[in-house]
Amino acid sequence: MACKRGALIVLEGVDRAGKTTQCKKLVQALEQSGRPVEMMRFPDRTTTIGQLISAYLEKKSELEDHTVHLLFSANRWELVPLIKKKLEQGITLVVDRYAFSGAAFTSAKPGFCLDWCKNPDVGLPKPDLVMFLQLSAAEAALRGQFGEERYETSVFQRAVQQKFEQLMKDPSVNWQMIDASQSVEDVHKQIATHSLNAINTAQNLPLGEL
Ligand code: DGP
Ligand code: NA
Ligand code: NA
Repeated sequence: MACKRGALIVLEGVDRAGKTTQCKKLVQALEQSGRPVEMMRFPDRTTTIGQLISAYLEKKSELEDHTVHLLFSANRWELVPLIKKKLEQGITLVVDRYAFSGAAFTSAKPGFCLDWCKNPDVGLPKPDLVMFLQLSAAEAALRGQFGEERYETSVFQRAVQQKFEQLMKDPSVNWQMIDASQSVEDVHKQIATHSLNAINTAQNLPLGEL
């Protein structure tokens, strides 16, 4: 009998909600329980496309807004063969940002509609679970200064948050809201519970498409 597929689990949220910390904790917990699991993150800055994106985020280069949107999407598409292979091998993938960040960040720029922004990612593997780490702008501010990268301003992050709220209305995606103002351990417990459910459910379902 073929092995059961892994689950595609995504963490989304505005900057400083704790996504990266929680992805790492989830991977550790699943490993300790003996489940095959790996972490991925987008943008993946290690590929040729990822290096263009990284230079743009670090403000070392300028790219036209539509162009950079398509590069972020291409960066996800170039990893699709690997994503599918890992899932088929029974490996659960915990992913730090995905297509939802793509749509939310670009549509927060003037002159972009959400539908145009979602289009390049249509057909990507659909996550079995997307957890959104909710953090108000006020709570985010308490976590310290923003960094120096592009997009790291409170005005832009508020616009991104609003776009995420629109995306979360899509009932075809398994969204789960997580209150990221709780302690790291409490957030982790909720994330682990949702993830175990998703892993069990995904075993018996084909991988979907966005
Ligand atoms: P991170 O490495 O998670 O801090 O992400 C880098 C920055 O890039 C962060 O501000 C969010 C933004 N970002 C992530 N994915 C996309 C995307 O697909 N499109 C756009 N425009 N921005 C993105
Ligand atoms: Na960042
Ligand atoms: Na992060």
